[in-house]
Amino acid sequence: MKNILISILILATPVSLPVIAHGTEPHATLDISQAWARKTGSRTASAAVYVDIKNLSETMERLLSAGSDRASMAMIHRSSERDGIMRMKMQDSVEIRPGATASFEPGGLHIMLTNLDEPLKQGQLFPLRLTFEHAGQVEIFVEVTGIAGLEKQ
Ligand SMILES: [Cu+2]
Repeated sequence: MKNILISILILATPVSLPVIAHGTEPHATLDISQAWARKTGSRTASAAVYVDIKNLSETMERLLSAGSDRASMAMIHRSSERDGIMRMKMQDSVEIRPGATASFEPGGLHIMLTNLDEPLKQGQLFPLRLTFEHAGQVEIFVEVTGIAGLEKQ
């Protein structure tokens, strides 16, 4: 009886190992959270998307581009104020150092959607594709908020 029990345990061991390995999620090199955009008025054709992107990997990551089915174009912009005037400058890419978080937020980095198909309505969730140098293409969902924006948790 004892011998049978031992051989069952030995047989069971190799089966359980791959299950443990699958639980480690080897592809999670980014933590993307707090993706939001303000609702837009009926005459507004563009919108800014804000998001936090944390690089969980040990190598430099770069956001290269963005795209959405809701807009004909999505560009990476950075706002800055000079001489009391707000300007927006297109960015070729955004570098995210290992362990660092790139915060896209009002007054700074944002993803500019132009030629929206329809106004963004509060409470909607819409998909946005982000393309990274290492992680490749990642699809996220953007929450449409009221005019006040998202209260950070
Ligand atoms: Cu912009």
